[in-house]
Amino acid sequence: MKKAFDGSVNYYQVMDELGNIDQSLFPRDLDDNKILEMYRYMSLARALDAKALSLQRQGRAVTYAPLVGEEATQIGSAMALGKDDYFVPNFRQQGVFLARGFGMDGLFLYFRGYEEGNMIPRNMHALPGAVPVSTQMQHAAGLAFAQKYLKTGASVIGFVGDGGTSEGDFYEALNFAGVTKSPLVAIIENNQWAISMPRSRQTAAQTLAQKAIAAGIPGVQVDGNDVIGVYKVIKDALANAKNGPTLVECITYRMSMHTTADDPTKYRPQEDVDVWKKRDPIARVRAYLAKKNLWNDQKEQALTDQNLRSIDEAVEKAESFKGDPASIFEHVYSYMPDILQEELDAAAASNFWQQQQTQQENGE
Ligand SMILES: Cc1ncc(C[n+]2csc(CCOP(=O)(O)OP(=O)(O)O)c2C)c(N)n1
Ligand SMILES: [Mg+2]
Repeated sequence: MKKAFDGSVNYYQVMDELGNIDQSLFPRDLDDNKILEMYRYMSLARALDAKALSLQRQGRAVTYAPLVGEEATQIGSAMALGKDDYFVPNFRQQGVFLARGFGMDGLFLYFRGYEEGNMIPRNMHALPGAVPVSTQMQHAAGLAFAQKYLKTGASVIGFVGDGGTSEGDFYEALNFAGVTKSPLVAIIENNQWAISMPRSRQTAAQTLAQKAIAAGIPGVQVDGNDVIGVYKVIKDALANAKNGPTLVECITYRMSMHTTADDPTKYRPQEDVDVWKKRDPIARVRAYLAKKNLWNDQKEQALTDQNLRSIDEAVEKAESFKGDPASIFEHVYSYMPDILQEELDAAAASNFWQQQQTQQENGE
């Protein structure tokens, strides 16, 4: 008997809960200006999150999936991405969109249910949000293969949740990317919950990163509340993407509800949430910056004010948008299939359709 295979998964943390850095892992291309930029984006993402939640509660936005607690995973990944690389989201990556330069008014438009808010400018190299769990990983793998086939030199990051890693699409995407050695970095945003299903019941596997082993590709874990750790691990994976894919498991926590349609107090104890409060991804960056005299209460206040101003402006812009209800039939196909055309015609002929338009014109 001999050992046929031996696999392992490394875990990375560069910045701890108190803002201390492990210099041996600190990425060489990172400087304090970039860390300040990360901090600003994380802070903006959290403020945008709070605003979206409050708008939804006032009936000014539809269902919303909060990101609070997951800022380091999202901003660290976004900042590691090259300009020409692609980003494939699921439904919770508002922070990545922000840090990629997608306008906040567009995000609010999407939260209000307008298709126009889900139209990503081509040069942004991102796909629109995907709600069917894990289907986006197939798109990410295909997009990554296309980069290799067309020799563009670009790579792709694709986001999936801990729950999403139990779907067939996830395994198929990893397998395909592994066989074709496509430049894909598959990022698991492991926030410990899939609605009310805890990570412990999701799989008997000790880590989610080890799912890479079956696909013959490297899998690593990183403290997903450590923005510098996430940046480092994703940057390294992207640097290696020309040789093939990597699976990165970011270990973070969903501090809030799954979506505004969910009430987590029904299935998880507050004590669990309190443990993760101490690992807050924003507080530790602030501690680091304060220790270096790069941050103080005055700067924090100025940032808070500036965030609120820019968010209010974006909301105003999104709320003054006059959409064409017909747009719900567009943007899915490059052409209008007969079945959709029939539905569009039926909707246009109905009274309901006119009522919708009148209501919108009256700002109701
Ligand atoms: C194929 C499919 N099954 C079920 C759902 C309903 N659903 C939406 S989100 C979700 C849980 C996803 O959990 P996870 O992948 O961990 O991502 P998270 O929401 O935690 O970011 C489920 C079951 C769906 N959207 N698509
Ligand atoms: Mg989850």
